[in-house]
Amino acid sequence: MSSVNLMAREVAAKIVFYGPGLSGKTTTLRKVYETVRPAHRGEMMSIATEGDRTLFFDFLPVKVERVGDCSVRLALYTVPGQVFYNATRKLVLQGADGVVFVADSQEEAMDANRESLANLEENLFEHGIRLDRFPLVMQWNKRDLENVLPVDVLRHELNPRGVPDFETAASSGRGVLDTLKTITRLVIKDLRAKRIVPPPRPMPTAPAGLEAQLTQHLNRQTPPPAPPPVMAATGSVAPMIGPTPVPRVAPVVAMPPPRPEPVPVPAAAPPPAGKLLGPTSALAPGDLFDHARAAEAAFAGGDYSTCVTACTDAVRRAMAFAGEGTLAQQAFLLHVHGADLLRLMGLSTQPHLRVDDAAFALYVLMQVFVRLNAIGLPNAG
Ligand SMILES: Nc1nc2c(ncn2[C@@H]2O[C@H](COP(=O)(O)OP(=O)(O)OP(=O)(O)O)[C@@H](O)[C@H]2O)c(=O)[nH]1
Ligand SMILES: [Mg+2]
Repeated sequence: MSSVNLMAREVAAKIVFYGPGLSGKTTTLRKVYETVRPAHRGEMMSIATEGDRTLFFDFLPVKVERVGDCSVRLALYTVPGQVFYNATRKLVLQGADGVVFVADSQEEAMDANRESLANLEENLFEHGIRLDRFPLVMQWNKRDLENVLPVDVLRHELNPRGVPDFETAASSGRGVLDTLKTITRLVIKDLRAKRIVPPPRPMPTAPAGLEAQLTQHLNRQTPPPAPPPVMAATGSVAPMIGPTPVPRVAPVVAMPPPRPEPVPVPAAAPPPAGKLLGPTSALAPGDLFDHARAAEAAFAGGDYSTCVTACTDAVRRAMAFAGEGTLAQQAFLLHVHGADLLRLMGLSTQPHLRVDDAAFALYVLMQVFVRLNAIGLPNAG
């Protein structure tokens, strides 16, 4: 799903945290959320959860100002690790530019680790990608526990290719940012090798190294803010706003300022002031900000039909930025995945929609926004 705006030298890349159930993928993403400066990330969205378990995916947009002479937007996703959610894993993996494999270092988790790694290889292969040539970093998680295997054993069993690996304790955050920096670097290197990202321009003043530049924008010192909002719990979906409902502003990642006269949206009222906004509106171009907000408000309010309708409408409008033509032609031009689009259009004709249908609709809308952002549409002015 990588895309590049050559004029702005801006890269958008998708990184997926993969691994067996309970290995610490969601905890890792939460720690990234807590550690990265608010100005450089949007809100984290968890869709949907049951206790600790991810049922669909977690999503966190992060903006790294510069890597070399490119600015980088990262879309970080986790998959559900439980074996029976493979269809969802395949969907989330689609368009990934790199993977962090989060292994549980405990001895009793080795079978699950092996199984999950084989499953990753199989699912990538179905997308036409070979794992042994794909940007990959191994995260040996839960190193704070006592019954963990030595790293040499984990390497021997799970990392014969010798990709970069890190010992982490996601619950405390140890090693998490080093892992993220390394996968980001590998992804950019891979996109350069594929000539998707142009080679660096000679710089008149020598920039700091990649690590220094990433560190500059990923603030380790900031005390962790309140835990990120988690959308959804068993059965019902409602944003869990912390005990003190402190009003928070809209996330700032990838969101141009709204135009003075936004398109009116009749489908759903915008959320009341102080309600959290999600990553879809964070990614929306100004003209479609209100549409994205309406879709998120409907989702948060449990009105899944309205959410799907708002997403479908916003997707049609967003695709129209590609120019006149059929939806299929616009999708082709924007590199939007046709199967996702067909499924979304199919949903809008169904009478009873569930939380995962609405989540899927938001997911498709986010993908379209990411494409528009990378291409630089709609043109400013
Ligand atoms: N001790 C310790 N516990 C951890 C660590 N990372 C995660 N956990 C705990 O492990 C449990 C599962 O973590 P999650 O992050 O929800 O796991 P997950 O990989 O997202 O699981 P699925 O969503 O089911 O795939 C939680 O209770 C976490 O607090 C770690 O580094 N050390
Ligand atoms: Mg999870």
